[in-house]
Amino acid sequence: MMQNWHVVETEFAPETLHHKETVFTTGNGYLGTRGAFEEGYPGERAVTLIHGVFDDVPIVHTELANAPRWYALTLLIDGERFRLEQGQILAYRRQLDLATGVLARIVRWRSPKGHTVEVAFERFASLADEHVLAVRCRVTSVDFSGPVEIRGGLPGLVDNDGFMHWEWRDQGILAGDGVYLELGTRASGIVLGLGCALAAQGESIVHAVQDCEAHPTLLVRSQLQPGATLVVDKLTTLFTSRDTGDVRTTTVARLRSAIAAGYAALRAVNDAAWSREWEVCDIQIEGDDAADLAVRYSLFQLLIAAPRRDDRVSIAAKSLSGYGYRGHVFWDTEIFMLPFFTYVRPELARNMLMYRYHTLAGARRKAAEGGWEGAMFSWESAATGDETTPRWVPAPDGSLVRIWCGDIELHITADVAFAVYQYWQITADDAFLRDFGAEIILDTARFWGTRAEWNTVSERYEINDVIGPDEYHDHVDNNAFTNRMAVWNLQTALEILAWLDEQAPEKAASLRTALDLTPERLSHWRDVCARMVILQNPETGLFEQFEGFFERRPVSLEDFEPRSTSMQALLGIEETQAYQILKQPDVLMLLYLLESAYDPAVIKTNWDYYTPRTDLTYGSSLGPAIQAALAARQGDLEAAYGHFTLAARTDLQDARGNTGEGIHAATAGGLWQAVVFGFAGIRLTPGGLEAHPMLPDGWRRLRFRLHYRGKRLAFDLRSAG
Ligand code: IFM
Repeated sequence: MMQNWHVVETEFAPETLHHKETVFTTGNGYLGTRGAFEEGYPGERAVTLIHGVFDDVPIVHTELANAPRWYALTLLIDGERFRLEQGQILAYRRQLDLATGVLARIVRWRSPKGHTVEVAFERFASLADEHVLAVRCRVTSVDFSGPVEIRGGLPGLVDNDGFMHWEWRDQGILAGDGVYLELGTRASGIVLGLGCALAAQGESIVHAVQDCEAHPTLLVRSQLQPGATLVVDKLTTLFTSRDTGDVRTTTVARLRSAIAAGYAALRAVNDAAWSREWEVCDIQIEGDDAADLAVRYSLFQLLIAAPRRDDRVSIAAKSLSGYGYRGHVFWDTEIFMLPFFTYVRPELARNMLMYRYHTLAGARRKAAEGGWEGAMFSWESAATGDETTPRWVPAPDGSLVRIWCGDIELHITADVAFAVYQYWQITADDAFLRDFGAEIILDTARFWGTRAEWNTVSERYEINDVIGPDEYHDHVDNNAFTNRMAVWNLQTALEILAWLDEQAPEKAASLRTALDLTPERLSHWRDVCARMVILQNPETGLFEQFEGFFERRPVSLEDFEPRSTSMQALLGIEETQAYQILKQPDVLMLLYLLESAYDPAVIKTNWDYYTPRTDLTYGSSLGPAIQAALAARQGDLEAAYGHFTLAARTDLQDARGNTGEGIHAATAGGLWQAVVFGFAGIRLTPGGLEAHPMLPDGWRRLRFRLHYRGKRLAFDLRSAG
């Protein structure tokens, strides 16, 4: 057995139900399904989310609509329902095989009547054909003779924590061996079709169908003797009106071909697809099993969330693994997750950048609503790119808290442009830059050009009333990250326009006209770059995070230890603003992104100042992996490994206590960066990529692959010790 390819649970603990549902999420880049049980469990969060299937909802604007439990199976053992909260669990093991994306469980269970059975499930959402989903169930009698019934259907009454998105549209029995169900979202009008069939092997099999309303169901009945096994395969196919103009015909046709192939063949092509994926994407860390597994697990979660055939969707902050943030896309994607895809699976990175291109219209509306020109990307984005950040959210005490990020957390606009540019640098995909990327970079620059405010007294440009990456402080002026990234965006736009003039003059001309890139505007951009307020002490190199940050009260975070909650939860939202406490790296994030523009001494000065002020354990989960990368690049291996470990524990150990809401996908991407940019020290130089490795103690060998400008590179780094 390959090392560190399995996430295993050996005991069923109801108190970790939601955490484990998230951890055992499976998927295929089209949909994600939490690891809820086939037979159901009280209080479960049985969630399947399909990319792009948004529907309206109060307060949070829009959310991904939970889809039916395609893996649902009901087992009746001599008339008693198999369920973990009843009877006795004699043995239990659940495991996610990262190599194939197959989630398996084996339970030895004694029913309340005293019948003992061994029940084994395995399921997967095929990576080879994203519309095919499969479950295999084996029931073996240990000590009883009698009837066993397995019911598998399409449970159409499904909600999002009580909110119903779906209306029933149609259902039916398919000639001979299947059932069909069709639902539609109430407001967005997306049609979802599901087809399902059961196939069985064993003694004296009887098939039956129940056409229950909104829950068409197939049944298999058999008689078991001690030692005998009934095997039932449930195959489901699923399409939406986002995929095809004829949902029913396409779904049924795909079901027919899945039935013809059968479970074993479907499994084989799925496994082969995963094997091709890992051939390119895997990272191997020898000498540190926990790190090896945590990194591979993170890559698995990113790979099952990444849209493969759809460039109008992108990965949400909690991927497709839970209700957290409702399927909305943040800067988490471009800054934390995309580097992995850009360097390893550039085709997928391109899809996600195209999502930003397709949502430029929403970004333009947002800019115009604020009175600015150009494209201003939404802090939280969904189907159209319009702002979907809730304005209010309930606090634990029931009061309402105003969320300002959708109004004033502006830096995402430059972050998207940054990811476009990084993708181009690494892939040399000139066609993408010419046809799509340039427009993103130029139109975001247009936004910054109008958003920058001229201060007639200081004779400097300012960007006031914002939130930087550190969300513990809002309504701040001249946040260093925002101002400096805005300048980067403007400078890069000028560079890209010059490149277009040279490489694609017709495109340059059409964009000049479409975006009104007059000589006056370009000269204004140059002026903004030259005279933007950047709060940095010229002697020490220390940045001030925003105007007046140094006047906020200093505090030692150590004085609050031990604690199990964030500093904001301890002090209160308003009180926290009075202190020099950061939710996540802000100045350090800037130095990480624009590292080549700064001297190592400047990075060290800022590291020493800001790290002790950052609430790394319970602030934002986005911080630790990036701090790990930055520390490793400075040669501080102890700090790097400490931060890396903190990040690696986030989901597998539920270190923050909120994994039940979904995977921290940015942390997953950050871990890849910590290993590749941090410990391997990958640098982009004029001569290409170079590794400057510094491996943590115990890491004997580190292997991974990258793409660089059409070449595939394999890195094999060994410790000298
Ligand atoms: O994008 C992040 C933000 O930086 C911190 N709060 C959570 C968001 C979603 O992960």
